[in-house]
Amino acid sequence: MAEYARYTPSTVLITGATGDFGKAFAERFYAAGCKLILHGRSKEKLKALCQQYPEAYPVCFDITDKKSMKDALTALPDAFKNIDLLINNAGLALGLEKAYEANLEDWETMIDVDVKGLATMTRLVLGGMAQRKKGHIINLGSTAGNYPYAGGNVYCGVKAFVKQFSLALRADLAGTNVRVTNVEPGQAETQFSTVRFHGDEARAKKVYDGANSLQACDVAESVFWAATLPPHMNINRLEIMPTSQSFAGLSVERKA
Ligand code: 8X3
Repeated sequence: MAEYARYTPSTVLITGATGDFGKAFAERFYAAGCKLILHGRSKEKLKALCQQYPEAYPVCFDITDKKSMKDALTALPDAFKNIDLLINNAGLALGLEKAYEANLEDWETMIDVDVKGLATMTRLVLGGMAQRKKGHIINLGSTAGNYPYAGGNVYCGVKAFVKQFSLALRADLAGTNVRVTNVEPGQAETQFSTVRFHGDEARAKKVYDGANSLQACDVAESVFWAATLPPHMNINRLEIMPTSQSFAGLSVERKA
């Protein structure tokens, strides 16, 4: 069989690079020889991560702070300016309460980070990509954007936004060669649940106990696959579950 011609992105910006998915993405793309721009909110975590990747360019800001985001992107050195792949990975779930009991601040944070942060970052990077007629945006969606579940409320909503936003971007980007992919992982064993349960490690552990969940490296391999296909191929959506996860069916309320 003839060797398949793969594509290697040159400069890759990973948001939320200090999280479990982000670290796995950094490792995967660094191994392929890509130049990395690593974003994080915590200076200490970002510094620790960059010790592993001394050639990487760190950018430290809160993803909800539009001005800091703009300033950081404007200040990118020439060698890192032409972002070829943006992985919009920064995002979170907060809470699993019923909508009528949920914490409004949790809802607002999810909307600020997962919707507004992702949309702003995309807008700031997209102009250059469209102009150069080259680039790829990979958004981290979720199965939560496809299948609603009890307690998912706003998290399901923001991930549905990410999916539809990704698809709509493709429509706008017709003729630019810029690719857009929504990667939609299901259950993945990371700090995701610890964050969702506001630091309750014991509760988070129960989510993954006995399940053969996806690991961050599994998602990294999938993202890497989509990013390294030849430029004429666009994976629109990539939904991934562990084999141990499947569908529960619709619930029916019955009279006693
Ligand atoms: C993570 C998947 O099922 O916990 O985005 O919402 S789930």
